[in-house]
Amino acid sequence: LQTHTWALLCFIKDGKPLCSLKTKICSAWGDSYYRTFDGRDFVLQGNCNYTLVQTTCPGLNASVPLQINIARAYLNSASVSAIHMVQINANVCSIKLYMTGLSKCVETDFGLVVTHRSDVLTVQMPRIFSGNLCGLCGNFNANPQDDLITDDESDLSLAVRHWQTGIKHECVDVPLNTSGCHSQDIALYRGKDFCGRLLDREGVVQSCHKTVDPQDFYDNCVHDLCYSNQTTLCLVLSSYVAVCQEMGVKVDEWRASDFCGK
Ligand SMILES: [Ca+2]
Repeated sequence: LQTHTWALLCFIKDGKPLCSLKTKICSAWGDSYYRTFDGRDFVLQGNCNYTLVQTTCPGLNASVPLQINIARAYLNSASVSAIHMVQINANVCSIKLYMTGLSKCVETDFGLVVTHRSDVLTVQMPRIFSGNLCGLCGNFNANPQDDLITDDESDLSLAVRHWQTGIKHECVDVPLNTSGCHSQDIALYRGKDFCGRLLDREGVVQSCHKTVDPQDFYDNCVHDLCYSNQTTLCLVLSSYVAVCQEMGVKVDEWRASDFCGK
């Protein structure tokens, strides 16, 4: 993701749409990539559970009680892990549940929208929460530098551990196996028949390159193919296209009958 998404949230007031409250998105994609509301990138691996968003924060008066947690798990190999559960704790009067494409969506009456599919999670928060949040998604104050880092912590990979939850749950936050990919396999997976499809300037997803940098997805793709099976390529491409579509980019049909199943 190269840009932040600012969206308009609209209410119906006196029979007319009132669109004034801007929102911002925190996202997670692929097996390990995360971006805070303010645009700070970090990587999470392993099978631990974390708090993404919380309104009960040190030094802040919580306006709306809210906590969003994720549980990560190892998938088809001991090296690739991903979010397998999202938990939202909030006091709300009403929620909407619906599907958008392959994503399950939860929308609350105070403007929170959470979407989740196998490889992409987005949390969209209204601007009224600016500066009043904590958790892995950061504090939402427009400054990426102060996200996650506490006064006595300068290492981002250690700082994310502060947001681990479920102490009873034994977990590790590193890949279990990091030496399973041969150099000839890496060369193959970087090529145009595999992850190279993401970077191809004349390829199926080139229309999105200017909006969403494919490099992270490419790196992720090579890593994932090394440690899992080749259907992962379809998941990574699907993940990139989903983020592109979230950002409003129209992507041509990229699946074919003989590739990732049309
Ligand atoms: Ca911040």
